Amino acid sequence: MAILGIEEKEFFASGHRACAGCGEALALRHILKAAGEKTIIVQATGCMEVVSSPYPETAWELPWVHCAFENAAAVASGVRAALDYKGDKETQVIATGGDGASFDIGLAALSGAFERGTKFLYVCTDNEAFMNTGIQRSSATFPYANTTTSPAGKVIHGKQEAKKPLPFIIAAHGAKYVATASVMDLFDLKRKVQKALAINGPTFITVFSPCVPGWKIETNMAIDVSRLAYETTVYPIYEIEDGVVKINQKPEARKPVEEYLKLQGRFKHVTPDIAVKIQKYVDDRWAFLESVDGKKIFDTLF
Ligand SMILES: Cc1ncc(C[n+]2csc(CCOP(=O)(O)OP(=O)(O)O)c2C)c(N)n1
Ligand code: SF4
Ligand SMILES: [Mg+2]
Repeated sequence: MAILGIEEKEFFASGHRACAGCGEALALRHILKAAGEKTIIVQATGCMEVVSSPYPETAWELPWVHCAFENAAAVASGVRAALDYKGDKETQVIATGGDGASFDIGLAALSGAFERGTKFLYVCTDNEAFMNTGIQRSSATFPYANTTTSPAGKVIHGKQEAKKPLPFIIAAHGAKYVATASVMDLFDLKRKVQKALAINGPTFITVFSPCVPGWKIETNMAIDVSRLAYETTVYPIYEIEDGVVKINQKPEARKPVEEYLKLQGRFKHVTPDIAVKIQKYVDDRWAFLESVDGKKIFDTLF
C-alpha cells in the first residue's frame, strides 16, 4: 500500500551500516520501493554493497547478486538472458553501482550492455568519489573538490578536471531513456525509475547522492545540499527520451554556486577567485544544456 504516494513496504531494510544521513542509502531505498518486488538487483562493489551485506546479515529483501566492481552491467545482461530463456518477462533487472563503478571502472561493461540492447535499468548513485576506499577522486568528482587523490594544496586546489558527462555518453549509444535525478525529489526519482523499467531496452538513471564524510557535511545536510545543487544548476535535473533532451525541473532563479560550495568541507579551500572559475564552469554547462533543451540530439538505435 502507498501512503502519500510512497510504498510502505521496504526492500532495503533498516539496520544496514551506512552512515547516518547517507544520500546513497536514501536513494536505494526509494529506487527499490519504486521498482517493487518482481525485481532482481545486481550490484557492483562499493559503499552500498559493503554496508548492506556484512556476513551473515543482509539488508536486501529482494534477490540480490553482488558482483565485481567492473561488471555489474555484464552480470545484469546474463541475468536478463536467463530470465528470457525461462520465459519470464515479468521480472525486472536493475544493475546499480556508485560513480566509481559506473563512470570509471564498469564503463566498458555498461557500454557493452547498452550496445547489445539488454532490457534492464542501470542506476548510478553518484556521490562524486570512490568513498568506500577512502574518498579517492573519480571522473564524476566535481572540479576543485578536495579528495585524498586530488588534495587541495597551495599550488593545486583540488580536482583539476571536469565531471565526465556520463548521461550524454550513455544517450549517445541510442538509449531510449536516460535521466538525472536527486535525493532532493524522491517523487521525481520514483517516476523516473518506473518510466525506465517500462521501456523495452536499456535505460540509465544517475542519482545525486551526498556522502557525509566524503563531502564533510553534517548528517542532516544531504537534502539541503542536494536542493542547492539543483538551485545553482551544479546538478541539473533532466531526461533524454528517444534522443530528445528535456530539463524536467528548472529553477526559477539560479542561485550563486558559492551558496552550494560553502556548505561542504570538501570545498573549504575555495577562494573567491576559484569560486569565479567554478561559477563559469557551471554557467557554461547550463548554457549548453539550455541550448539543447527540447531538441533531438541523438538517434535511438534500437
Ligand atoms: C577492480 C577493483 N578495484 C578496486 C576495488 C576496491 N574498491 C572497492 S569499493 C571501491 C570504491 C567504490 O566507489 P564508488 O563506486 O563510487 O562507490 P561508493 O563507495 O562511493 O558508494 C573501491 C575502489 C575493487 N573492489 N575492485
Ligand atoms: S561513506 Fe558516504 S556513501 Fe559510504 S555509507 Fe557513509 S555516507 Fe554513505
Ligand atoms: Mg562514489
